[in-house]
Amino acid sequence: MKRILVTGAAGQVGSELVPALRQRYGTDNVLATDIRPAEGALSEDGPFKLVDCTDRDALDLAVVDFASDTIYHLAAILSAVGEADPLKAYAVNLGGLANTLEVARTRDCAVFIPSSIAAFGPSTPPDPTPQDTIQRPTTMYGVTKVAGELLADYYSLRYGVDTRGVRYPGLISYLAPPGGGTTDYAVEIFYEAVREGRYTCFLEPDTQLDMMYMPDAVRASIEVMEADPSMLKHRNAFNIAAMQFTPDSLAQAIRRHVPGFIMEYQVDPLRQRIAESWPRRLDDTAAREEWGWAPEYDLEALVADMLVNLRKKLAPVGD
Ligand code: NAD
Ligand code: AKB
Repeated sequence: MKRILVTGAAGQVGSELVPALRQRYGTDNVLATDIRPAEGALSEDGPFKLVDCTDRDALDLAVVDFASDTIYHLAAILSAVGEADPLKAYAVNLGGLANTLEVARTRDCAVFIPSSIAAFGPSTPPDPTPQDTIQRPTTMYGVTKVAGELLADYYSLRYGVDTRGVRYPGLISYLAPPGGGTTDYAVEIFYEAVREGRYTCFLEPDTQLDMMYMPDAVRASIEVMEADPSMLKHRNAFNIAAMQFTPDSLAQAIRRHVPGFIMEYQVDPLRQRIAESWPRRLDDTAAREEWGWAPEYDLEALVADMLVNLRKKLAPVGD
């Protein structure tokens, strides 16, 4: 049975990936870690430890104490927050990854490393974006993501570390809030649709981005780590895709469930510029061919499931 340590586990992805890993590999075999205390199930239902991934000794100790053979390295600073403090994003995203890879090398662990659509930039072909193409991102977050992809490849080639990863699109979920990215509007809109019946969007109505519902992202993260290594021509940074939409088409889909939903726009120039530099649609042929990737949720299924679950979550106590 695997022994898995998850960094950055209290965030949007970890809040759903950790329970899925615990269900699959056993609660006691998955140690959730983060720099901040976790709330609810993450720390109540299984082991949790405070670990700062920029502190290599602390990370090493946690891996040794838990006898981990696998690390899911989720700790990161996302795009919009990263532009507010680029050097912090550099230190956490690249420093934390370098520490994780060194610990994995010396303690013989496999590592899951998430990259992002942010690893691409304005000179990348946007629709579709090939698996292997130009990567000249213009955010610090993107710079750390493309460098992280290369570092993961390097540790695999140079030291034989079993590094694997996917490029997540913008992720949509109802359990934990997003951590300060450019795609956050696609989560906020659902909360405001349920609470207020209206939302003011910070991206322009026709800004198309690649997006995915969290259950698909969680499944992809587990499936790529379980894939037959002899089938993998790539190891890291697989494009994965499920759906593409714009703020306007998402609002229309929500309106089919929330009649009268009002969408207004107050564009944030920073996040608009970032969004315009990212792919409109990823070509995920390599993931489909090499490890059988296939999404389950399209836009209609996502919207229906988000609204059902958020209505339950936001219902007044006693309802
Ligand atoms: P998040 O911001 O929600 O969570 C990141 C977590 O990392 C937070 O809980 C934070 O406390 C923790 N953290 C920050 N600094 C740390 C440190 N020094 N040591 C340990 N933990 C630290 O992010 P997320 O959405 O859960 O993202 C997880 C991974 O997926 C990241 O690598 C991110 O780049 C990638 N990703 C996410 C999305 C998305 O839409 N959520 C899309 C593409 C890629
Ligand atoms: C962000 O918007 O920064 C993230 C991402 C796409 O990596 N959601």
